[in-house]
Amino acid sequence: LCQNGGLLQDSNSPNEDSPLPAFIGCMQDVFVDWQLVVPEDWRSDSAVNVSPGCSHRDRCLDVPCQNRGKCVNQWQSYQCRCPRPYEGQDCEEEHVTARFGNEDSHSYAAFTVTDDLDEDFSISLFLRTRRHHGLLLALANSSSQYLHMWLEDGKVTVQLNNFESLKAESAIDDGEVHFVSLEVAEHRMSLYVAAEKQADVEVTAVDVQAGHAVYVGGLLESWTTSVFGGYFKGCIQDLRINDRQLQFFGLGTSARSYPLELRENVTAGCSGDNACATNPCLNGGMCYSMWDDFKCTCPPKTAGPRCEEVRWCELSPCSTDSECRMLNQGYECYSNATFLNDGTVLSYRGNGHISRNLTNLSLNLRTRKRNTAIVHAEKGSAFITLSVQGGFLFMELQSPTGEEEEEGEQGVTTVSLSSRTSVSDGEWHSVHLFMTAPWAPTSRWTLVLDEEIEDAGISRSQGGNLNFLRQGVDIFLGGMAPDAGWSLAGCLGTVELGGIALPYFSSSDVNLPRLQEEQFIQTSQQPPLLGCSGGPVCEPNPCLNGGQCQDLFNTYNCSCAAGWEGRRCSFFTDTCASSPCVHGNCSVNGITYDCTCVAGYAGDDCDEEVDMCENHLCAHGGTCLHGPDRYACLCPENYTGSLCIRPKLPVSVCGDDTRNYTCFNGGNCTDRDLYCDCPPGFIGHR
Ligand SMILES: *[C@@H]1O[C@H](CO)[C@@H](O)[C@H](O)[C@H]1NC(C)=O
Ligand SMILES: *[C@@H]1O[C@H](CO)[C@@H](O)[C@H](O)[C@H]1NC(C)=O
Ligand SMILES: *[C@@H]1O[C@H](CO)[C@@H](O)[C@H](O)[C@H]1NC(C)=O
Ligand SMILES: *[C@@H]1O[C@H](CO)[C@@H](O)[C@H](O)[C@H]1NC(C)=O
Ligand SMILES: *[C@@H]1O[C@H](CO)[C@@H](O)[C@H](O)[C@H]1NC(C)=O
Ligand SMILES: *[C@@H]1O[C@H](CO)[C@@H](O)[C@H](O)[C@H]1NC(C)=O
Ligand SMILES: *[C@@H]1O[C@H](CO)[C@@H](O)[C@H](O)[C@H]1NC(C)=O
Ligand SMILES: *[C@@H]1O[C@H](CO)[C@@H](O)[C@H](O)[C@H]1NC(C)=O
Ligand SMILES: *[C@@H]1O[C@H](CO)[C@@H](O)[C@H](O)[C@H]1NC(C)=O
Ligand SMILES: CC(=O)N[C@H]1CO[C@H](CO)[C@@H](O)[C@@H]1O
Repeated sequence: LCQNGGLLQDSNSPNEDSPLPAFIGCMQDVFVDWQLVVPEDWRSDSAVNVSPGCSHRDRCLDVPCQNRGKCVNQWQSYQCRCPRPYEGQDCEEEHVTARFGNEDSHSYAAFTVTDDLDEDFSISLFLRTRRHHGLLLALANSSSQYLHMWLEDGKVTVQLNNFESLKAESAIDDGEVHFVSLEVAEHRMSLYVAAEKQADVEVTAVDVQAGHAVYVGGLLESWTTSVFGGYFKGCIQDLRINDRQLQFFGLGTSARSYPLELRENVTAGCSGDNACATNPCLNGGMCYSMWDDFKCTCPPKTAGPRCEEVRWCELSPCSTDSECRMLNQGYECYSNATFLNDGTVLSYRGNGHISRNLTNLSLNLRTRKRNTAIVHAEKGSAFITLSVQGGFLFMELQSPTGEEEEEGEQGVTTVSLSSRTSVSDGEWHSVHLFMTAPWAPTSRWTLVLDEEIEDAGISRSQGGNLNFLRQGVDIFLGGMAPDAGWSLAGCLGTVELGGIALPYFSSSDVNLPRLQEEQFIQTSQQPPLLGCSGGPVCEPNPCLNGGQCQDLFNTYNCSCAAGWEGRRCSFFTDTCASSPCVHGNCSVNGITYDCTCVAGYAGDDCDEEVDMCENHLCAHGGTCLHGPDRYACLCPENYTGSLCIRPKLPVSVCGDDTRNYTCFNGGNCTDRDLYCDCPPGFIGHR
């Protein structure tokens, strides 16, 4: 406590209007002029609300503050520090939320500033919206508005003096509640969303003075409001300038709030619009209302925020031998078609509603013909022909420049373009032909074969587009015209002109109506042969002399029987030329051959190894041993010879050699042990 005569003073500095608040707490041993006054004097009349002892209970232990209010112990009482937007003794009151733009009405409110603020000030509020644009707040003096706060792309934007401006980094148009604050201090203006600083800028000072107006949600005139994105739609709560409140509801005109001057179409609370009232979900989708928004639960096979997309292909509109593809509008059935060189030509016409520029042509092609027409159409002097010439793809286009309507005065441009590689190899090839600058009236044309962009061919001259094919022209596939020949043998995928299909299916071939506005319609009577198959090249078998035919799409290959050669196996050849005898010598024998096998091999082609011991001749139980080209016999005891037939004679040492093996002293030679049988009295080898 204060010593030496110091005055005990509440830190909330007192002035004449508010006297010193009374001391709360305990004192003991207080002497004045060496005289004990406390606790001695407390009984006197001047002691009000003083009691002996020093009992104390922390009232904060009761947790009296609601809504996350912070409790401060004040000895005999407590105080709640309330987080915004709550207030009241126990933080039990919430600022009334103001709803702007309910059901899209124009709404705004205006307040008057009643005190002069210094150069530094702050504006803060809670905000909830799903709109990307709209005026939040404006400050105005008698002659002009000098501060605007509005939403741009869902981000809070502020402009001071119609000059210095700031834009938040994060968008707040997500339908959640956001705390936004603007602070002007020391010539810097800073913008915060929650606690995060979004941006700041240096500003020249402004004086917010008594009598200035604060507009919220919009201005009086809608055209000035529209400069800032129109009227605000959403909710605002607990709006403050410094610590002064701008209350839209309740007549709490306390000294802490600025008076409300005007309030138009602002309602209390924050209920959202009934966004489902207008049935926004299409195709039978169910609408669920969310705050100022809706959600559609789409029935099967539909999608999109409003169930506006029908997944047409899941409704199986195409026959099984075709492939369904989704279009912007509806679907189309894609397939391959076979042309049999029999003069069948398909023809198409635009349905009269084609409005896009036809600047490209795409198709897949498979043929072995080296000269054939693929696509052809002509109108007056204009024509396009896509053909195969000498194996190479070739396009020739002569198109009118200028619009079709100005017929007569138009010139023509001619473009020709051919592929660098042959396409008549019986394989599939993809063909893309397009104007290099599709937006221009004329440009070079590009040909891309098999997606090989690096190898693309580009025309030398500039040509116009294919708009002359939009209507009133027959477009032929598979030949020049019904009878001009040059017809195609092979297959075509679905041809696309400017991205619009020339379908192989008429409207009676598909299960659902076609919805697309722009269509080409088949005008030839004969339905195309669907799928891709070659002609019956193996029927009857073209391979002679037992050769087997292999169908290679409009061509065949013969696998000839031995001794025969040629495309159709018609030439007889040396039957031994292919060295058919693996381990032996070959000799021609009529239309076939004979093999003489080397030892150890057998079979027609001497390709079978023989087991040489199988019929061996080893006698007397001799064992047969496999050798590289013959066998050997391992003979038993007492037999010898290559086949163990000869008995083995016992070796006689004494036999013929007896005379040379001399035993001395009357010893007799014996075969038994090579030793001499010695007469009594003699020993030794001899
Ligand atoms: C209030 O909203 C209604 C409905 O949108 C509108 O007709 C009326 O003009 C609005 N009032 C003012 C003062 O703008
Ligand atoms: C109103 O504010 C503008 C911009 O701050 C200022 O130029 C103008 O002098 C002010 N007018 C009055 C009457 O205060
Ligand atoms: C056309 O044939 C090609 C090659 O066999 C095949 O990949 C493609 O799927 C076929 N297209 C259609 C629509 O059936
Ligand atoms: C069609 O092409 C012309 C140029 O020939 C261009 O002026 C026009 O904008 C194009 N239209 C579309 C829809 O692209
Ligand atoms: C072909 O033209 C159409 C219409 O202009 C366009 O949508 C499509 O993308 C083009 N296709 C190619 C491969 O250029
Ligand atoms: C044609 O048949 C012969 C003999 O069977 C074979 O060697 C050749 O590779 C085949 N050619 C093709 C293109 O299949
Ligand atoms: C194969 O021919 C060669 C040379 O005419 C001859 O030397 C050899 O004995 C023959 N072989 C057989 C198994 O007939
Ligand atoms: C005995 O051996 C000698 C030499 O080893 C030989 O020359 C002689 O002929 C042999 N005698 C007889 C009878 O074989
Ligand atoms: C050697 O043989 C002779 C004649 O057969 C015999 O009389 C003699 O006793 C034999 N000598 C010995 C040592 O066995
Ligand atoms: C296996 C066999 O028959 N061995 C005979 C070889 O010849 C001698 C002498 O004649 C005999 O004693 C063996 O028994």
